[in-house]
Amino acid sequence: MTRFPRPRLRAGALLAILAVSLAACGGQYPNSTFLHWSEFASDIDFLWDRLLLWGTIVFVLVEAVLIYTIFRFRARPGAAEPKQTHGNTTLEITWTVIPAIILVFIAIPTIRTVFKTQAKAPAGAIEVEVIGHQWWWEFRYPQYGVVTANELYLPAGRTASFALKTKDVLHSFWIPNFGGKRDLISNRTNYLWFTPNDTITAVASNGQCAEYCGDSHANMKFRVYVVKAADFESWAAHQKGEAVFGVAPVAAPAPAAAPGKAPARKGAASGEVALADTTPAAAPTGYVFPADKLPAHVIPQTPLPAGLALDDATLAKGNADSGKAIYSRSTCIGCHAISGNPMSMGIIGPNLTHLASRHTMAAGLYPNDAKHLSAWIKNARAMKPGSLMPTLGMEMWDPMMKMKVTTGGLTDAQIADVVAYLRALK
Ligand code: HEC
Ligand SMILES: [Cu+2]
Repeated sequence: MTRFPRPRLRAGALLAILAVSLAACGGQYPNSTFLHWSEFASDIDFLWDRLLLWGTIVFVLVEAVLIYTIFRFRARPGAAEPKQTHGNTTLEITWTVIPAIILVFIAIPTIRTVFKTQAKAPAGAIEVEVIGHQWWWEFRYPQYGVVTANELYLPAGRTASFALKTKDVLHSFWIPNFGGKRDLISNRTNYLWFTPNDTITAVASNGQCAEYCGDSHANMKFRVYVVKAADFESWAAHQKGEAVFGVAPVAAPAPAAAPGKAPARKGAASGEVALADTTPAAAPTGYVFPADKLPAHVIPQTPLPAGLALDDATLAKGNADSGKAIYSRSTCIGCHAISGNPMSMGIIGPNLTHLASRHTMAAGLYPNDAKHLSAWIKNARAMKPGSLMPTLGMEMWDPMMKMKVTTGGLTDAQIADVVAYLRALK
């Protein structure tokens, strides 16, 4: 006790640090890769456990022999010089063969897993084409005729087979909760598949681009909703359809027509009534992951740059029909597609057909609501560095063009209208 106070203190401090860091492992890590939510994640975790087990056994044995040797053969005052040994064939063969055997035990399950995860996806898988763009994700479901962006829906219990491609530079597709991280490589298709556990009823997870791809690489996120098969089918059936003004009709339902009179078409010239006329009374909007069930870690926390969003009064005046007209004669249509709006067939930006059914926008960076949409249309580049969507608000400073938007920019009132239109695309 009195002979080595310092080393003991040090050992005590080390133990305390170890204890604290182990205690930290008990916390909540919602983006963990250790959740076993798919067979892929379980297989990889099994390998990790194996390695950890073998590594720990080797570590304990080697350290035990080392510590024993240090103490047993330490120099003592007056002790004779120990026996000198040069080479010991038995010993050398032993310490070569034992690690070789351990490596075989590691290699067999590793290679088996590599082959399993590289094989073709099992039959009956749902196919998803993942296309990386700087800096957002496009998801296509060829079997369902659905094209969407940044929010991936998958049915629980059914293998999802991803075909990974990129429109520009290298990206990497990664959903930590479900395992599997694979690169998107130019001029080539990579494949990845996993099966979300069939015990899942509804979970929301984060996805992230995991290969540095430029200014907004860190802002290239996405959401993953794994839901019951029936909910997925409902979502897909709706997403496949054209854009409908899915919100409740703006105008009150027409009063029952008096006998012998044509139904009243009160104010047929006003935008609002025209909107109501094109609205099926109760447009089925399909399944959407319930907003009130979203866990905190999938809700974007990015601060909205000051001075961009429109105030509530201006937003409230937005008219969806005028917004549709403004949208359809603006540059938007060159980059965005809205199925059901034949003017809008662009493929440079995300498909906006059912934009309002998504919880996030700009690749998981912001919540998808009127405030954020208005700020985004005004100055996307101030909200997401390097964004390929230009700054469009009148008098706004475009940080990439290094100039103010003058001609052709949208006024606040016009933006409010466009936002009303986009918010109606359920
Ligand atoms: C030069 C092409 C281009 C033009 C013009 C353009 N956009 Fe975009 N837009 C993009 C790109 C690219 C993105 C994706 C940006 C990102 O997330 O990094 C985008 C994203 C969006 C988003 C977010 C979608 C989502 O799911 O995250 C909305 C909404 C949007 N644009 C609306 C508009 C509107 C409205 C107009 C016209 C007033 C317009 N855009 C004009 C290219 C364009
Ligand atoms: Cu990327």
